[in-house]
Amino acid sequence: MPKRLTAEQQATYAREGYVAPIDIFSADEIAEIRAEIEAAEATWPNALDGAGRNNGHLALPVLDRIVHDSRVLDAIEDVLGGDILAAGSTLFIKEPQSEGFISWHQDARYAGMEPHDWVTGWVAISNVTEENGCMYMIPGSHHAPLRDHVDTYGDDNLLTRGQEVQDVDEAAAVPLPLKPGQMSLHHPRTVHGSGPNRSSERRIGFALQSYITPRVHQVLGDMYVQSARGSEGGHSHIEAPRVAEAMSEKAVTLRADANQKLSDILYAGAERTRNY
Ligand SMILES: O=C(O)CCC(=O)C(=O)O
Repeated sequence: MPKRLTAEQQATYAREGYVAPIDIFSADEIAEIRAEIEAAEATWPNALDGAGRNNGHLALPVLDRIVHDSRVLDAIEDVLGGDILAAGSTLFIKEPQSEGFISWHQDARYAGMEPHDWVTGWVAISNVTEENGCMYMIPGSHHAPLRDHVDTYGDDNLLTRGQEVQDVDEAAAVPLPLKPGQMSLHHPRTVHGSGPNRSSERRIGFALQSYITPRVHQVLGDMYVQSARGSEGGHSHIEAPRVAEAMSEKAVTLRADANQKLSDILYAGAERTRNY
């Protein structure tokens, strides 16, 4: 018996490599979450953009609560089973009328997490539409092996290297609009991307990237994880404590180290690096 997904949603994930929408937070809850995130942006400018978009859950309780929310973890358990490690997060914000986009890519190509026993959750903090840059998925693309990516370093490309899978059949792409508080899940090999924000509203997404099983190893470096559910301690990573106080010195230091390690992984073998 699944805990959060329906049996049909579980089958959709297995077949298509993604599933959405999954109801998680109520309208009131997500409005409070958004207010708290935007207050943090105002209090600590730059803490949540550039490289600061990564691993905010290690420094801000509001993001930690999302990563460890039992409803989120129930959905993850329905895909991965009951032993779950939280291995990172990224806040993807597209400002109104901005050009930033995410090229077609597969998360597993640069993440260094093997085998692909992992899943990414993506929580809509704002309304997320085709107009403001929702994600698009290529159904069934996770069934094939990893594809080659070209590192474009495009100016408006929000991915580290601007990495891009070429020759994607865009006619097959399926948009994933989400209401605030809803979540999508996608497989590490699913080809996906998103366009610019053509609206007058911010598009705020919180990518829970990713949840892994203890069987997953990091083959490109070292990474921090948090034991989120199930057996504790039985993994090959660095266990990170949960944050107690927003942007405490201890949390900021730990997060900076986690982000440096992440950067080392994402840019392993790259021709150059950028500030995110
Ligand atoms: O936020 C986006 O538009 C894309 C995020 C993404 O590629 C991911 O979460 O894997």
